[in-house]
Amino acid sequence: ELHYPDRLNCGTELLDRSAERYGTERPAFRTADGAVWTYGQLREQVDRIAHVLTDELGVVPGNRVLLRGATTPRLAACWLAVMKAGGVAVTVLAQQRTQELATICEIAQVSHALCDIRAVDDLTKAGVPGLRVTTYGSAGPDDLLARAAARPPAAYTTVDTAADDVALIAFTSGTTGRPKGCMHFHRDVLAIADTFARHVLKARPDDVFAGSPPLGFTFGLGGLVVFPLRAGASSLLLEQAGPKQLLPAIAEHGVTVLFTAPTAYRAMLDALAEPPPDDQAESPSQEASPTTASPTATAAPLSALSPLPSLRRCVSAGENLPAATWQAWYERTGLRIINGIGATELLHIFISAADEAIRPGTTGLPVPGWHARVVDEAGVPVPDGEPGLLAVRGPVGCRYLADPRQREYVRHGWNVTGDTYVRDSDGYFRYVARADDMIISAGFNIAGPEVEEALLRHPDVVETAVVGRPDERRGQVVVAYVVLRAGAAADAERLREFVKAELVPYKCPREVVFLETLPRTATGKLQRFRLREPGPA
Ligand code: 3SK
Repeated sequence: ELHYPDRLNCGTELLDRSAERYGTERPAFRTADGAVWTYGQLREQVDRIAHVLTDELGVVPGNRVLLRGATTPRLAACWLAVMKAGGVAVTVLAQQRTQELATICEIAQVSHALCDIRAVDDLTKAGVPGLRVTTYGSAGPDDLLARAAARPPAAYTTVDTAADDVALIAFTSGTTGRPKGCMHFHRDVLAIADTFARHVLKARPDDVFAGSPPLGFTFGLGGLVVFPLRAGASSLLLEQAGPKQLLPAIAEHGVTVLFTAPTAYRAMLDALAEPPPDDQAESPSQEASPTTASPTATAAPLSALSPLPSLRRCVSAGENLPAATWQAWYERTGLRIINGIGATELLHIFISAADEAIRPGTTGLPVPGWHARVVDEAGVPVPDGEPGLLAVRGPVGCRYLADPRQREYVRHGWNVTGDTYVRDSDGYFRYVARADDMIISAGFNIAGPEVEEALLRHPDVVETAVVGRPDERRGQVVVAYVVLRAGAAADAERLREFVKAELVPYKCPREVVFLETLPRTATGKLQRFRLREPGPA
């Protein structure tokens, strides 16, 4: 059970408390070019910005403040300043353009925006009535940071917020439909650090965090700002954080904790595909081998021989992590990926496992503080081993802002995430599919991810998405969309034969379509609905 005082401000807890507890000289944020912001410097900058917000821009507690920009210490400082000023941060993604921004501003009743000068055009074009936009990153006198710098340094007296005042409205656009704003309290922001980051990740003050999810996605806000600050650790904030930038950055900055998605792990494996030099080629068995893993993990190289020796924690979320990806990463790096499922509605990860508790091919166990079960449409738990809807409850709950879809998500006091899961008899949760992604073909239920897992075991396949396409005779037929490794020679027939050798024949794709890339949302989630639509993907 988590207990927080009634009055609480997550900005002060994350920044001022950690600066006091761990020291103002400790690095808080780092950037690719080697710049370091200590906790003391970050606190001074945040306080200056908070003063500009309240004294010059007229932000009052409860105002909704949109934040838009690349992943930089400046954006993170703005977020912390909004927290300390008692504002409500509305974080958005660079990929959310004019129309979506206008909708978000309307739903969240945004009054102010703090925007990276490089990302302001779409916001200006959105033409939100009454919106007061302040940019940062220009050299001009109106620039937010220039105004902050012009002020005498003065500690900011944090607004006395309640633990259950709204701190954040995080938008989820899902795959279709009007975006939904998820309201999260000050205590929720701390709760994700005090559950997942504390008990599963076991974050430490000497950790250096890095990763690919942007700060406009709560996966990134938690993993790259909230967790490191709560632990007194530091975070490398990368404006460009694709697999190509991540690998060298991990080595160069001694990153210890990595947050990214399954696709990035596969892309990094591809980049690491060069065989190790002969004298390192042997794969000595490691003293720690995964427990009762299914499929059984084979021996991994000693971490001293790992291509990424600084890394100690690798987190994967955002999408299902195929066992084949887990195994390949383990064999190449000696590191066991900490898989997890999270949701914008619940702020961060609620089922996961680390270290010896990892069972590859499963998501894990409810994070301490969380409860999970698998239920039918009526909310009744189904027996272990049978598929059903994942339902969870814990310290954070779904609170859509003025949206009737709240009734679909929260049922009988449980948050129903829209994922189909199986609970194994040992209590582990195993992903089956998104509830609306099950394929029903000639009366057979087929989980797309199971076919994807089989395809991913083929050495030429980098990425794949398996969907059901409407078919008069069978209801649906299985279609696989595949991205091949550069220069790979596999053809559709060979891939079909490969799947047939791995799974019962009715799960074998009728058709295999090759693509350069798969369609994804701004947060990197596969847009299967686009592949189900008739016509070219
Ligand atoms: O949406 C997700 O998949 C997610 C994963 C981890 C943490 C947070 C989120 C929103």
